[in-house]
Amino acid sequence: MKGTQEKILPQEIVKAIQSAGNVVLFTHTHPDGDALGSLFGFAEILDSLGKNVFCFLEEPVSHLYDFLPQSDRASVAFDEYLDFAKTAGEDIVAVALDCGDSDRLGKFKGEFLKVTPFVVVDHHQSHRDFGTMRWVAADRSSTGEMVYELGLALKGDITYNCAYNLYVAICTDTGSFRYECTRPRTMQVAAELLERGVQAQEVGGHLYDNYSPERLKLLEMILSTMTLSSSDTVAFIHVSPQMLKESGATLQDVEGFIDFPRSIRTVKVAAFVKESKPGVVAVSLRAKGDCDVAAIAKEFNGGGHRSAAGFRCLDKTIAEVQREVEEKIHMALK
Ligand SMILES: [Mn+2]
Repeated sequence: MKGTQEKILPQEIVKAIQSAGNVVLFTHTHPDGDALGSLFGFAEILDSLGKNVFCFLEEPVSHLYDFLPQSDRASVAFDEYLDFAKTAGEDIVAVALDCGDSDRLGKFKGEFLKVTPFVVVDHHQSHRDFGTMRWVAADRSSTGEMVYELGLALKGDITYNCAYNLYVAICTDTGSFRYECTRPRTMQVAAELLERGVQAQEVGGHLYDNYSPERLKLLEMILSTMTLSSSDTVAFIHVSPQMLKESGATLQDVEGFIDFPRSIRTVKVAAFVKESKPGVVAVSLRAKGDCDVAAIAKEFNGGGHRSAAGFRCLDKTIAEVQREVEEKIHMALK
């Protein structure tokens, strides 16, 4: 469905949520900190407004994020979703959070998109319109920051649990307030969340001092795959199913590992090629400076932000993917 993308929170979204008794919340598949923090944070706001809330996830919350308050409230059962939607009848609104395009709603997207109104709240630069009402603001650090504003507009309670979730959302999408998406308003929202009792040190501990020995072993193996090219401005790392098996870690454990090649002083673009099973490869891209990696990801049917993007591809080896992506990056850096 085509239409306008509103940078300012449209009043029709506030009204649609205010007038519905039942709200179903979605986010993108393989959810990150922003996706999950926004989901559970917004659910808490809706609770305070007396709504019946249903949070759907395609897969259970990663062990890296099960410290989030309320993280056990999401359902992974599609038939529970159908029951909720059926009982709600017409008195329902759907909200998709942090979802850059409808495919990222997952395998049940066709069923989910039947709900009207279908509200989309997102900050991806590469956003592709879907749903019936949209608030898409690429100048926002995170969907968590947008959910906070939405919560204020709805006059919901920003409880401690809500603040905790939204703080994690903002923290993870800004690389702990280091990326260019960090604006004065981002810090103001973060400050207001801390005023609700969130402890920055506690969140930091959960997010960054959370390695198992297996995870560190996997990091060691992945870093040993690193290659540098173009006068050390382009870095690649990869992970294979064999490495996952040998280390005893899981694919979820690789989250954030791309920050290591990215942290090299000379690196302008870092890429992480992840093969989950033979022929199924996902690529994450990170940029420092001028290179627009969302544009590169788009050439492979992916998307994201200027400095953080990704895509998936099938039936290619790690080496083939690396060769193709490296070529595009070199062209973009020229
Ligand atoms: Mn996000």
